[in-house]
Amino acid sequence: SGPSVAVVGVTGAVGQEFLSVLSDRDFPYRSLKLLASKHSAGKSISFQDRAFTVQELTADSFDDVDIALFSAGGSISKQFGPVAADKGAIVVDNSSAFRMVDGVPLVIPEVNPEAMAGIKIGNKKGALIANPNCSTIICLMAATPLHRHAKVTRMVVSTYQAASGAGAAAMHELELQTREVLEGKPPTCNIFKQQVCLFLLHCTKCFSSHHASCSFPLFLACMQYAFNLFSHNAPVLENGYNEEEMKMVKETRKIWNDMNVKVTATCIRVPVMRAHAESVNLQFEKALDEDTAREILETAPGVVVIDDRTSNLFPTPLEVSNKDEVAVGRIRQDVSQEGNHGLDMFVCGDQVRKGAALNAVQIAELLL
Ligand code: 11C
Repeated sequence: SGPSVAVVGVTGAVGQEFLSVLSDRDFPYRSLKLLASKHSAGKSISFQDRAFTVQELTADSFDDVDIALFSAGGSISKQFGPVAADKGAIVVDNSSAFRMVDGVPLVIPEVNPEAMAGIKIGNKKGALIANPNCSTIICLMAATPLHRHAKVTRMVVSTYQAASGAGAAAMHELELQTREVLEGKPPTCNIFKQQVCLFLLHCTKCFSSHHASCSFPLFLACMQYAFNLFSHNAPVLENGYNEEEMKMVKETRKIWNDMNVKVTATCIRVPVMRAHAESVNLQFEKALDEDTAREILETAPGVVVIDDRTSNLFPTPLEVSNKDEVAVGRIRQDVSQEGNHGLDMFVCGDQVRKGAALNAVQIAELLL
């Protein structure tokens, strides 16, 4: 018994994690359909001691599907999400395709479950529900309990994001490059490349690939990932922020239903495999001292506090990898703000799990 479930993008890093989380949480289902591109169709996947054959995703995939967990990229979601919803499925979409669409709930179950009120399995009409960006989820898991207590007026975030956010191929490339660099070989670069102007090679005064007077062609240069870090690979926008940073700004406002909260972010990719770390600075309307903040976070659902100043023991990406909880530490009063109106903290969370698959499955659980 239970709903009929489809997993879209099952061969990807998040798709595979959907299966682990469904199994770990004993998610009830009466049938399970594993969907992917034509390229992966026919593959056999073993799940809960049964062999499932991956089926090609088509417009006909969603007949008799109650819940469809999507993680196959934004364009697939745009193409097939509405098709699935029209056929009566409740789509929980991990891409950014529908996050900012009015009427599509953007949900972190511990934060704003009320946003999906009224959406039910068995209604003839399906629905779209969006899973927020992983950096937003991990940040708001820790910031929201404090926001509820003292109201955040401004948040400044700096991220240290893992390879998994760029998919299974990026994780593979990090591993491969690390080995290659240690062996003195040139690193293989298939995922992270940067447009560089040929002029840069000839003129040391030209630091910009978009030098105004430059007529030299651009070429794609390798962005070494192993033993390095770089600005997040999302496209850079007119305002100088990259898309990942603006997602944190816009999604926070929607999730908190507060269009006035001020958010700024700097997102960086670091050579870590699967958990994001974030430095979060908060400014509050009401005073909030660090001891009260620590107590609030100690009882917050889905959060663990690791904050041992004596041993210099704080959250690390490795510590939270493959775990459900988001870890928070370095909780301290911001000395630059008057009257206990500011706090700093450091947050780590598994990008594939709470940042994606777990959050989506928790949304599905709210539908049961
Ligand atoms: C990253 N957050 O870590 C990204 C990946 O909007 O869902 C996912 C982008 C998104 O690179």
